Amino acid sequence: MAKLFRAAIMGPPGSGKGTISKRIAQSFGLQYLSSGHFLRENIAANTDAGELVKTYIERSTLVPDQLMTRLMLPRLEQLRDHSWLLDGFPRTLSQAQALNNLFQLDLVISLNIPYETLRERVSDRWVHPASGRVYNMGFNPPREQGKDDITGEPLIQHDDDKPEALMARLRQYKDVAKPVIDLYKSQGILHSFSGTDTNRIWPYINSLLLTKMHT
Ligand code: G5P
Repeated sequence: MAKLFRAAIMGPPGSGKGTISKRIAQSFGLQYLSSGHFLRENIAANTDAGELVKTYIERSTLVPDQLMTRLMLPRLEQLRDHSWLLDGFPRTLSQAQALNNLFQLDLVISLNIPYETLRERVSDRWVHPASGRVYNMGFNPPREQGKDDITGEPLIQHDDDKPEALMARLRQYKDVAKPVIDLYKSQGILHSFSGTDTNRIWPYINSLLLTKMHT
């Protein structure tokens, strides 16, 4: 069997994690697991976990570590025989340590995007809640305004994309991400990318993955 490859992508809200993850998953055939999407799926399906996480997502605060790892780690166990990419998990040092106990990551991508760029992107973002497909009215608009390209169902804006909520999410990101970034730096697997344009960052990430996955 080919060697499995396990990666994670980190970055503040609106930094393009989801957009870049989908390109990676498509180009390199990795299974893709977004923690935010996974949580929203649980909320939409009215699961017990969904009920528990709902209030945190609505208040734009982090879901407690214990609950988060209880949800994510069994899902990763199911993907044990696959190569995968995680988007949005681990978010805190405690989550990173819990993950480390089960799986050794090969690569972590960290996105550094200026605040003004994040604010503009997030305020223009629309999503199709059932699938998690994300649109941006300037960058990748839907074919028909306000409707999902595949199903034609209405697009919505998340409450946590409103400006006050975004500020809170950014502050929170800075505080909790630093020790996680330091951990992965010390393991020699962290690669950081800066810029205002996903299409310009993408070729660098693409060539990094080509190198890492084929050596
Ligand atoms: P999520 O879902 O992980 P966030 O806040 O980390 O949410 P978000 O907001 O989904 O991340 P992203 O994935 O980094 O952002 O960015 P994206 O969606 O790809 O791009 C943002 C927008 O910009 C899109 O409209 C896209 O089309 C556009 N865009 C991309 N590139 C460009 C570009 O170059 N130019 C332009 N103009 N536009 C572009 O987490 C949600 C909540 O779940 C909980 C927390 O409550 C969290 O708040 N949660 C966790 N809690 C605890 N622990 C965890 N591990 C948790 N994970 C989730």
